[in-house]
Amino acid sequence: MAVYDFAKGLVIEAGNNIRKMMQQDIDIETKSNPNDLVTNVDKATEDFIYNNIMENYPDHQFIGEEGHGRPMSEIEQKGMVWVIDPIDGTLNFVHQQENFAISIGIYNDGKPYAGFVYDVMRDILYHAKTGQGAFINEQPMKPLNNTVLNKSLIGINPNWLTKPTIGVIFKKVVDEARSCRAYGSAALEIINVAQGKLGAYITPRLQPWDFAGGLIILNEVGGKGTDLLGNPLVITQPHSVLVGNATIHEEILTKHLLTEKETLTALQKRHQ
Ligand code: 2AM
Ligand code: CA
Repeated sequence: MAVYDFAKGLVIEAGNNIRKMMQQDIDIETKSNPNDLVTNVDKATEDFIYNNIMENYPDHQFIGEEGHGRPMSEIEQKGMVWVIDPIDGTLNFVHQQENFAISIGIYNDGKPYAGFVYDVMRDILYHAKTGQGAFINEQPMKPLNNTVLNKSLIGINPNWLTKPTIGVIFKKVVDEARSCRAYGSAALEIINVAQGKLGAYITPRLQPWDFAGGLIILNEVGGKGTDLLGNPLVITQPHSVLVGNATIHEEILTKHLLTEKETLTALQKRHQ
């Protein structure tokens, strides 16, 4: 079976398991701070995906949010690399029991091979194999229309607007946009951009598992994703991220971000 079909079956089975586990009590723990949560379902789902891949493809590499695989800095860009978030939008999972996704990005010899974002509670699988189009379940996704900032909705987590440095830069983007929305799952935000429901999504400090799956789908419909200075996103490190249709991406980048190059570079260094 092709890796693509295997991955598609695996993500749907993992989603079925999540829906079953949600019928029982969920154990919630904190990670780096009291608002950074992880549950037994995040861990069990990553275990399930990792074990299945290793059984079928023992030579594939794996980067996962909950600790399976090697540290991302040690990943070799050779052969197949799976980048996995078992639950993207964990706070939505805990507080809303919906609006979260399983995200999988697969890279082959460092090049994007396939992306999967499964909106588990709506049972909608967004998926794409590079060069072969993107799909919502089995329906082809349309090529993305270009839009400008003052006629677009943009995705942004409002928490960032209260931060001293990045908040000032992001506020100018929000002020110029038609309005903004926050969905609470980076993978689903990127999918909203890929569907043209948002013109762009902007955020500091995503991990590769938050963006890898969605980015492959977005690229397939003609959208663009880079860091805040227009550099390519790589899967072996965290990135601040700007995704959008090609026109709005260029507009936000040139008008609001490259003009703040020194500040953004200093911020990036501070986080390294
Ligand atoms: P997670 O749910 O897998 O942790 C929320 O705004 C989105 O950003 C989620 O996709 C969340 O992923 C991701 N995210 C990653 N790092 C974050 C951080 N430091 N603070 C807030 N959200 C973060
Ligand atoms: Ca997660």
